[in-house]
Amino acid sequence: PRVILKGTMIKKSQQKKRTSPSNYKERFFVLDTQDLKYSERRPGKRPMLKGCIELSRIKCVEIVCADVPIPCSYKYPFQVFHDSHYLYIFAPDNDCRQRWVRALKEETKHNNLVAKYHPNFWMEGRWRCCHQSEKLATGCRIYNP
Ligand code: 4IP
Ligand code: ZN
Repeated sequence: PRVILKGTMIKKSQQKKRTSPSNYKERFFVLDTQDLKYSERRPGKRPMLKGCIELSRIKCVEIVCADVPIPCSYKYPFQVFHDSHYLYIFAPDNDCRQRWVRALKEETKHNNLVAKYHPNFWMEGRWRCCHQSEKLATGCRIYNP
């Protein structure tokens, strides 16, 4: 597979289990024509793969319009909704975020996408945009792939 983009960003834990912690990790992301992968970079060792999302499983990629302080050092969030999980990724600047969102949208435009998405974060048991308390509730804004 051809590599499309790579770079260091911060991700929030996807909280796949009810007991998962909420934390932020710096990861090295690689987007190729098949997957979005992220790894931990370790000095003197080879990077350790931490996650791999098949592009075909992605249903929405969009900027997050945050109305709360961002608790990590990279302040430009975007979301990747796949399977039944939301991956929040934080880019270091707006240009970088735009590049990733544009490239991911391009690579997923023929997928089975959502009609509507949530423009804000899922936080403390509800959507900050529409106040729904179900994480997988239908979105509240039209998605433009
Ligand atoms: C982990 O916390 C890391 O944040 C994982 O991220 C994350 O997996 C886990 O979330 C979370 O429990 P600890 O390191 O404190 O154990 P990474 O894989 O980048 O290290 P995700 O799914 O976000 O990759 P859960 O919900 O998958 O357990
Ligand atoms: Zn919403």
